Amino acid sequence: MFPYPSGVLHIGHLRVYTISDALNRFYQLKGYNVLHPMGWDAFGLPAENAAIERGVNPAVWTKQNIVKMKEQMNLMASNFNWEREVTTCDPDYYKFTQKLFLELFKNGYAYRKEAEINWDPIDQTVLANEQVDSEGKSWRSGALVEKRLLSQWFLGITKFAHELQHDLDNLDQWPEHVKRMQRNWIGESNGVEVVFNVSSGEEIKVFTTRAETLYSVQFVTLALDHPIVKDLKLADKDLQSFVNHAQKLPEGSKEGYMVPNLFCQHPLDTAKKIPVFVAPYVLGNYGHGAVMGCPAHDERDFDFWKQNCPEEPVIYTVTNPEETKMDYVQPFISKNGVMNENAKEFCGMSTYEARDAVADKLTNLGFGKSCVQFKLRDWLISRQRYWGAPIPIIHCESCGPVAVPDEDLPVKLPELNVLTKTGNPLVKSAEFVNVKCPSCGAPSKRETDTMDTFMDSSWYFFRFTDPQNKDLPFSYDKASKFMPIDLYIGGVEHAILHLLYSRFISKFTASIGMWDGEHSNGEPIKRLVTQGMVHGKTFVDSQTGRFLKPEEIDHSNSSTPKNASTGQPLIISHEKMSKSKHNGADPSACILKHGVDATRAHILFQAPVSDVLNWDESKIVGIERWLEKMLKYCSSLCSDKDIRLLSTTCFDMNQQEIKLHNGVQELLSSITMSLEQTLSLNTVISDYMKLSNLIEDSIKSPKIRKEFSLLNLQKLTTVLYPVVPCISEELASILKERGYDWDQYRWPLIENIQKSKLVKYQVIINGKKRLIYEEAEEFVQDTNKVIETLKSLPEAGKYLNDVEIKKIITKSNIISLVVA
Ligand code: ANZ
Ligand code: ZN
Repeated sequence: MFPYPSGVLHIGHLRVYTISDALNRFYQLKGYNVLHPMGWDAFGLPAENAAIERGVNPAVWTKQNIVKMKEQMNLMASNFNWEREVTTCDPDYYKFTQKLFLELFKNGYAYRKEAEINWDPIDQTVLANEQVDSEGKSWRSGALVEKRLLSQWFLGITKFAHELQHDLDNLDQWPEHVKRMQRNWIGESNGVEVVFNVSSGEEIKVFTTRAETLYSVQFVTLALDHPIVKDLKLADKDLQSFVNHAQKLPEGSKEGYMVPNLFCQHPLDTAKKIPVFVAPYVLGNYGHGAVMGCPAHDERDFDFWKQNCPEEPVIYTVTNPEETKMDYVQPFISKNGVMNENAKEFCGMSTYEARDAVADKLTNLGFGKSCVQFKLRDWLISRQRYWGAPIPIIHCESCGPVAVPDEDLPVKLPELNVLTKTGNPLVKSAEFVNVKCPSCGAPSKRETDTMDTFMDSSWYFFRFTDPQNKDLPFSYDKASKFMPIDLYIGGVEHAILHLLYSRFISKFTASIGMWDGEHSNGEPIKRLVTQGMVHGKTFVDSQTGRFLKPEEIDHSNSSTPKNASTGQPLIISHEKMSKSKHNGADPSACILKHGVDATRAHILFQAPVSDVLNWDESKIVGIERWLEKMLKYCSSLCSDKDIRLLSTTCFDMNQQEIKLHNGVQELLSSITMSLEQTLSLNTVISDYMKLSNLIEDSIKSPKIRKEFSLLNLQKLTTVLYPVVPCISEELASILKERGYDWDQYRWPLIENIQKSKLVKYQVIINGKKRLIYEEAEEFVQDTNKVIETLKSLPEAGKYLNDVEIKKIITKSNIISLVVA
């Protein structure tokens, strides 16, 4: 995932781009033509706010930050395809964000609608539902979000709700928890739409997932903004004041208003008159904005009924088959029940049978039909801010909203010198706003809303496939060749927003034939990896509870650091890095101090990629020692000028060499597997160390030929390249100076494990030679195993079973036993 150009590369970036670069280099060694691109998610509020604070133009500020961050990325030796760099705030890029908007518009996926929206009073802008947290606060400013009625631009993501929900099933290389979050967000519900006739002659439709509870309906409740409520309000002053009052009630309130003299007719029991309520617990934007109230089987309905009609009974139609006597003071909400006599013709059925039977009956009577509902709402993309891609629409009094013609794209942001914190400065720019209608030529007004930054990032990966294209967002051929993304790495905080929008835009562009998405259902990402957070070490004073700064800590006793001024012991923990906790880590400083390879290996070694990583720079010394050791033994081995050079593994290996060979092959295969399949990159580092130890030991061993150590050292040198590329190249240059030339950029083939040498053992029992037995050289190392094996052989077993074995001597090819 490309970063927002804040100007500093933080430790989270270091982690994600180290993972991605290690895999990039690995696949290059495997012979793939890897596209490893990088770009900048450069529009958005933080840049605008920072620019306002500093009194600079956000474009200037952003450009400076990009330069700084690029330097830091180069410092971490990330091999990005910079020739494909994209920056979303460049007119060359946002021209095509606008073009995509117009494609959506022309295909009926972008529309303007008056809507009750989430208004962030601090940032003075509208937020998408996805940008409001569960407590009703803005994801960015933290302000309590207000509801306002405004005309806004929406994208019709709900038209893809079904595909977005069901195609998750085929994303078998996505983490389960991300798919779960997306499923919950899209929120598909299968149910029935039931029609109630109203005494006023109208009808009320409700959505229910529990059609079997139809005979337990005791009331119908409408949302505050239901069309019938809007009409009734005109004549009913009490209702009007209730609605005003109810808008301010806290969530979960069960207050309600019973509409006088209005009743619904039960669709299956037309004699029954059902009262109609208006209440805030019914959501205006879900289902039909109305519910059939079943206090007996729904918690919210039960609470509502008890509060508004405490004298009335509760009518149960489902009973618990596991209880002989129900107490009827609580709703019975389980879906595994049996219909009772109140359910009349459905009595005796299970709830599931009854659900289908009720749905069939309603369908036949014309009072309902099966349907699917989604929680997902259309995507609100207009923002009343300056620093975003202008929505390329012109409002004409006679033509309505008109698309800006292609040849006039991009609609460029005017350069404004003074930005203000409140409101959208574009509104005040007469030059920007006053234009002619492209269709009829009449004086018209340009749209001043800009697009949500998630729109910029919903398609940038397509642009990477064809970044220089002047006419199109991307060419069909190039996008079809590269997409979907083989491996996408980023934070789990984007599990819903960014990934859902990206899937939508990708499916949309595939659906209008902009690329060939047939093989992936238009999905943009084949494999997703969410890396864990990096937490910093925090020191809290045990008495005051204050977070201490690094300079306030006395580390003289390294196991128990103290408060330097008071001597108080400190509480140590790892927490999310933040300025207030003084627990941040600076990747650039770490690289400058310890070197880029040590830093890369350290960050991968400390935790599995998806887990939280507790950053502890002190542990990097182990990595540094290992790297230095490799250089040392490589140099000393290569200083011996008499070593013959091998190009392949020789056949006449002795026992020790076979052991080395087998150990090396096992580790190479484990490293390959970790990089290719499991992505357990921390294991890669520990395997590197094991491999390095094997080779170091082999150099010391008099029984292993030096050329053989050299051959394996060459393999180590290559497989190190993904993680510690500088050391890998350094080792390669030492080896090459020695005239030892090979293609260091080709991943080694995993060779067969060699069978150990076989020896023909003479088995002597009480001084008599009894048989000759062929086994591996190391067979005699385990005497228990020797005895067990010999006992199982008929030729030896008859002398060894039921006797006491007093002594066993093994010497070269002789096994001698003394038995009583
Ligand atoms: C009758 C009923 C009886 C219900 C029962 C539940 C239990 P999900 O699963 O989230 O889709 N509902 C429908 N529209 C609503 C709205 N606009 N605001 C609030 N609640 C609404 O939930 C579906 C259930 O949520 C529906 O099924 C409806 O209540 C309620 F024993 O209908 B049920
Ligand atoms: Zn016009």
